[in-house]
Amino acid sequence: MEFLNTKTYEEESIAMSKRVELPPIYKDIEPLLRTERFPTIWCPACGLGLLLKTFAKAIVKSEIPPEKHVVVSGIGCAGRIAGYLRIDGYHVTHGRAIPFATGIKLAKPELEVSVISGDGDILSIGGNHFIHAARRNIDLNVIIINNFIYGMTGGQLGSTTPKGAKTMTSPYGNLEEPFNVPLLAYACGASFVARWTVFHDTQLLNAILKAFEIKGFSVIEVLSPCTIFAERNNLKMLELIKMLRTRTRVKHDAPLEELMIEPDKPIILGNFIERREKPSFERSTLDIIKKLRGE
Ligand SMILES: Cc1ncc(C[n+]2csc(CCOP(=O)(O)OP(=O)(O)O)c2C)c(N)n1
Repeated sequence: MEFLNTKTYEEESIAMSKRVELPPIYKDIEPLLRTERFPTIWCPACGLGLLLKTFAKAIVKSEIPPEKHVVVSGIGCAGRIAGYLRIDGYHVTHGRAIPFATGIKLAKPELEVSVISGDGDILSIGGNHFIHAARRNIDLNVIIINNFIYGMTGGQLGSTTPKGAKTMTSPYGNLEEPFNVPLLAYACGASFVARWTVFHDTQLLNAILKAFEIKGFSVIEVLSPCTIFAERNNLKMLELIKMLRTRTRVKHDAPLEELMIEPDKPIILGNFIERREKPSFERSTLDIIKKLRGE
């Protein structure tokens, strides 16, 4: 008789994966997913699975071979994305995905380097790296999964928590102003700035393809529901999901200062800054190297 589960994590996931068979509609992206690691660590109704699917679809559609794609994630629930994609991926320290990706892009500019991580990871602990990478306009595709809180650690408020929202660490409501992410990205120098939700899969897919195409710092803020956030705000999960579907309005030409996410106001989505022409950091670096070498 077996009383203890003596399987290692790896054995356990391989055993579990035998039971996971993807439906036929996912056949095109199946080679890009590490299904042997399924089921994922994400909670039921988490938006991250949708993002994983859309990003994998974007790789297929990009016509850039998978071996040229690299994904870098930091710490958090969103940070696990890199581990589920069958492309070169790095799961790095908290807040440091952008500097890590910067190193990859400078060493191998021919690679398509994407950073996918949480709002806390990229904008709070990693905020300084974010603003300076945008200022340099290095060619990275930065996908910020904004679930409005620190998810993995249990729902604390962060720099994107809407004002007044109740969280584990703001039981009387958040007193702080959150970041207006598209405005911040633009002010720091980003070349492409968009905001979608995980439910807008076609628009999100097109925005990711655009980010691949643009040679500069691309930022896509992706709004995604978190069960913990819903619970702390006394929202039912389905209500939150409905809110991200029904409270949103698409307005590509919205003035950036009107994009703050506020209670009881519609959430504006769109590709706000389509293409800002300026030299990318790795291009300028390569030009100097060539000049110094007399090429
Ligand atoms: C240096 C450091 N500080 C704090 C932590 C604890 N920590 C782990 S995940 C996390 C929050 C991540 O939040 P976010 O980036 O929003 O991702 P989510 O889990 O919501 O997807 C924190 C603070 C850590 N791992 N390392």
